[in-house]
Amino acid sequence: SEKITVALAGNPNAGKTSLFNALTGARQHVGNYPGVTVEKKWGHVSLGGQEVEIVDLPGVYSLTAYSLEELVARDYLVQEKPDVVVDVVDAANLERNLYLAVQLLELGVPLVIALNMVDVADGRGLKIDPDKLGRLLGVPVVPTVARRGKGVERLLDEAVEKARRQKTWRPLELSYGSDVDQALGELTAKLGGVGPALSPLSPRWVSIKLLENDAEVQKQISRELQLDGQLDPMRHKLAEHLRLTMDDDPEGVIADYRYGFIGGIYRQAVQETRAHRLELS
Ligand code: GDP
Ligand code: K
Ligand code: MG
Repeated sequence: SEKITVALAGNPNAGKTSLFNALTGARQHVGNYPGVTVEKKWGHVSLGGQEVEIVDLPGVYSLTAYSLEELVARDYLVQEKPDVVVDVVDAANLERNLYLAVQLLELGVPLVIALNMVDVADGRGLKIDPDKLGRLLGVPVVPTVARRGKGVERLLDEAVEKARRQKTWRPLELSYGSDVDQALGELTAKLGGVGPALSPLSPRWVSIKLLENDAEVQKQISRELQLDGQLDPMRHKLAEHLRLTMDDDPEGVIADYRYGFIGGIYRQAVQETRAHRLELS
C-alpha cells in the first residue's frame, strides 16, 4: 500500500513534539520549509506493513495569514495535501484550542483530534466526554497523554483509518449570521465558476478568507483569476454594513460565530466539576 502522510497540527505547547517523538522514536529528520527559516521535522513509522510519514507542523492558534507560522502551516496543508491531519489539542484549555480545530474543519481536511493532556484536565476537575466531543465535531477524538505515550497507538490507528476512508476534503459549513452568510453566498457564486482552479480549496472557504481580509488569499486570487474588480465591492459593502450595524468588522463577526459554535459543543461535552470551579475561584 502507498505511504500515508499524517500532519500534526496544534497550538504551541499542546504537545505536538511529544506526540511526534512518541510516534516516531529515533526515525526523525529536521530541515526547513521551502524558502523560510521555519523548522520542519518529519519522521517515519511502520504500522503492520503500512508506511506512515509524520510531519510536525509549526504550532499555531489559527489558520489566518497573520504570522509566518500560520502561513507555513496552511500552505503545507493546501499544497502538500497530507492524507490526514491530527490536531493536537490541550484538553486543559479546550475551548481556546478548539478554535484551530474548527478552522481545520472549515478547511475540510480529513481530521482526527488528539485530546492531549487529559491527565492535566483530570487533575483540574474537567470531565471531558471524548466520544460526545467526537460526535458533535464529526471527527474521531482520541484521549492521549503524549508525554507518557498513552493513547498514541490508538491515535495512529484512527489516523490511518481516517486517511483510508476519507480521500477528499469535506469543508464544514458554519453559519456566520445572515449578513455575512449573504455576502458569502454572493462571493461563492462568483467564485463557483472557477472552482476547479481553486482545488483543494472550496469557493466558500476562499470567500470566507476574502471576507476575513486575508492578504495572501487576496493576492492569490488576483494573480490567478481576473476577478478583483468584481469581488472588492461585495467585501466593502459588507464591511461598511457591519461597521454601521454592529460596530465590528467581518473578521470579528466570523470569529464570534466560531466561538459560539465551540461554546455550544463545550457545554455538551465537558462537565466542570466542583473541584474545577473551586480552583478557578
Ligand atoms: P508543542 O509545543 O506542541 O510541541 O508541545 P511539547 O510537546 O513541547 O509539550 C509542551 C510541554 O507539555 C512539555 O513540557 C511536555 O513534556 C508537556 N506535555 C506534552 N504532552 C503532555 C501530556 O499529555 N501531559 C502532560 N502532563 N504534559 C505533557
Ligand atoms: K514547546
Ligand atoms: Mg513543538
